[in-house]
Amino acid sequence: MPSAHSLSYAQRAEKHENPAARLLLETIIRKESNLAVSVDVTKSEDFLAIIDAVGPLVCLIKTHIDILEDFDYGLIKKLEELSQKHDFVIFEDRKFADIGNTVALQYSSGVHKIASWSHITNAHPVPGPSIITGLASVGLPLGRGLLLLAEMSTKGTLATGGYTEEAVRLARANKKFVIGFIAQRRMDAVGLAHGDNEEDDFLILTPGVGLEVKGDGMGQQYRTPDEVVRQSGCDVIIVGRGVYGADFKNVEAIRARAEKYRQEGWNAYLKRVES
Ligand code: S5P
Repeated sequence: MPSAHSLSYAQRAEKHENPAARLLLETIIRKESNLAVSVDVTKSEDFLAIIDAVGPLVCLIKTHIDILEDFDYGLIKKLEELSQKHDFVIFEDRKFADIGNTVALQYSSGVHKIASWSHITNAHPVPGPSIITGLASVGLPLGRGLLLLAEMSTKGTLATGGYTEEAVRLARANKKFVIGFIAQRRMDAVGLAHGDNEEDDFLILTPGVGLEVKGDGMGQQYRTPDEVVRQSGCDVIIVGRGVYGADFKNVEAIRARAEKYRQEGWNAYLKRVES
């Protein structure tokens, strides 16, 4: 049985039952893009302008909705309209990390009501299985998907070794809702014990991607799309400042950079599945 590493996105889409996982894989195929852009700006106007500029080129837009200084719920309707117009998946990078009851409330309620609009969200596995139970109680009935942070891109991260293995075990035990990981490499073989299903196919979404620089002076570490997708077998490259960073008012330049990352990410994938 070939590993997910060598299968095409199309072959893998057929095997996923979670609607958010299928939507992401099908969007990647339709748009020939494994690029996700992370739009970490503080003004709604800039946020929407960047998304409108890169929307045609991405499979997914990643948000930190709590960064927006002028947030009001009307923004969500505009985000959803852009998602329809440009055909991309929405991932609120909320990094939940609390007890089940609290995360269920944070996910469903408050000013942001994340579960009602974000196809995918993520959580730190640090509290153990109860965080998945809490989030799944809200997200599963809505057809949402969860990513666990099995590794991080930052220098000195504590998410390594046994912690990463436990994250993968948690995912294997909760496959209806946990669709994959934020990680730096494929996780299929991590912590595999006798009796585990070796055909598990988790999506790997990978931040810490940049072509120009190796870091940001605040612990972030960058690798190239080729290192991430071809060499490490990851599925989606997440790029933030590499796309919008230099001048986030210049939408033409932003679009051109997004197209460069799209091409690099897609070519790395083609090389991976051809090899
Ligand atoms: O390990 C991680 C996990 C995440 S989700 N490292 C990360 O950088 N991220 C997020 O990816 C981070 O919160 C930010 O939104 C994005 C990377 O942004 P960039 O500007 O450094 O590309």
